Amino acid sequence: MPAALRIDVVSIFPDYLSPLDLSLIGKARQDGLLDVHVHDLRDFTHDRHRTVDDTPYGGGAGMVMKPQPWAEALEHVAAQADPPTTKRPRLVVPGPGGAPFTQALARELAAEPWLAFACGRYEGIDERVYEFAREDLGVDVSVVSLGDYVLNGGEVAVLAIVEAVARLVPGVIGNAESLVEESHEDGLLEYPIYTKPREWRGRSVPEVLLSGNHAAIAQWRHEQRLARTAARRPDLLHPSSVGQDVDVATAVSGDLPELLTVLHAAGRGPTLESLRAELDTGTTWLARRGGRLLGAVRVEADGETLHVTAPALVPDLAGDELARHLLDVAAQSAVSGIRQLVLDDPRPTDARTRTYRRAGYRPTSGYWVKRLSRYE
Ligand code: JAH
Repeated sequence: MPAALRIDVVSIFPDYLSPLDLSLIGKARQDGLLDVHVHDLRDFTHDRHRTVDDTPYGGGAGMVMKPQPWAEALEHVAAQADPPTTKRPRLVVPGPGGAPFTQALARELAAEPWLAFACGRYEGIDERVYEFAREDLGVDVSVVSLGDYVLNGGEVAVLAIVEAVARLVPGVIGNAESLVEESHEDGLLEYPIYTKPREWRGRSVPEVLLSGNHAAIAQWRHEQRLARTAARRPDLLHPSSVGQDVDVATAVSGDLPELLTVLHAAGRGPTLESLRAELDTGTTWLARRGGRLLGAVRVEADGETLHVTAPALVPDLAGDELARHLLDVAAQSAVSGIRQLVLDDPRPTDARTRTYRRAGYRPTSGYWVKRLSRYE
């Protein structure tokens, strides 16, 4: 039986990839789940000095990797299809100028049958190699970045990417561990964790974790996740871009005919009269771009609870970002004294479910509830 995933890595430092013989990945290779091949780029040079770099056209610092050894190395890899078929690897090139490497991309790569990694060095690889790979070899090329910093080459990034991808290949790790990544999926960082002993070097485990009160523990953990995320990754709490050009303002009576149209397009069926009545009891927030009404959300306070409607969006923009933005606007409109937001959407789509979770709502007795903490 062929391995679930074939991985080819091309580098001028093949020894740098020796950790792939170890631990989990080494075991998965022994178990026949992964088929890993590391190639030395210099084996595809033809001069005495095995030259892989040259000076940049147009000037500038450093050296550029020559196209010829790369083309021959990639041709060699692509020719390894076994049995010889039209099957092609997907080429992944780590570089600080790439698209962010995320868990979503790791999942996508884990579903491929064959990945090839090109480890650049120096200032990078001659741009024509990417064109050649796409156009002449017919491979899909993804330049990916692990973060906004510069390494000396792609090798360490490949180790990280291969580890993130390999653990998602069925059979590589047990099920208990694979659930761990699910929790990072709702867009919050993990809560702090503790084990025995209960008292260690004068430090005790938070009392609530010893209480046996599962609801209290769940609430504490959720608050810890929000606090951590606010402190370490505020970008996750307030996702940047719905586009700077989206304006959010409260609705006035002149907005109602247009709002009625959008609500009907979004599958809601209020009347103009009911909308007019709602103007006096709560706040309706409207999102517009270039004057065009894109969506709306309504909030209404009731004691310590702020009732929030499911965001209504024009059909062509019914994506996560705008819905999330409107939910954030709703949350920020909660004045002091409000302790929870309650959203009524009994049968949300999967996409909406993810949006609500990302916005901090949890399903609670038929409603979506977001408890406010002092961190928001
Ligand atoms: C540096 C080729 N995002 C992490 C990362 C990945 C690769 C490189 N740097 C940073 C890199 C020089 C040459 C790749």
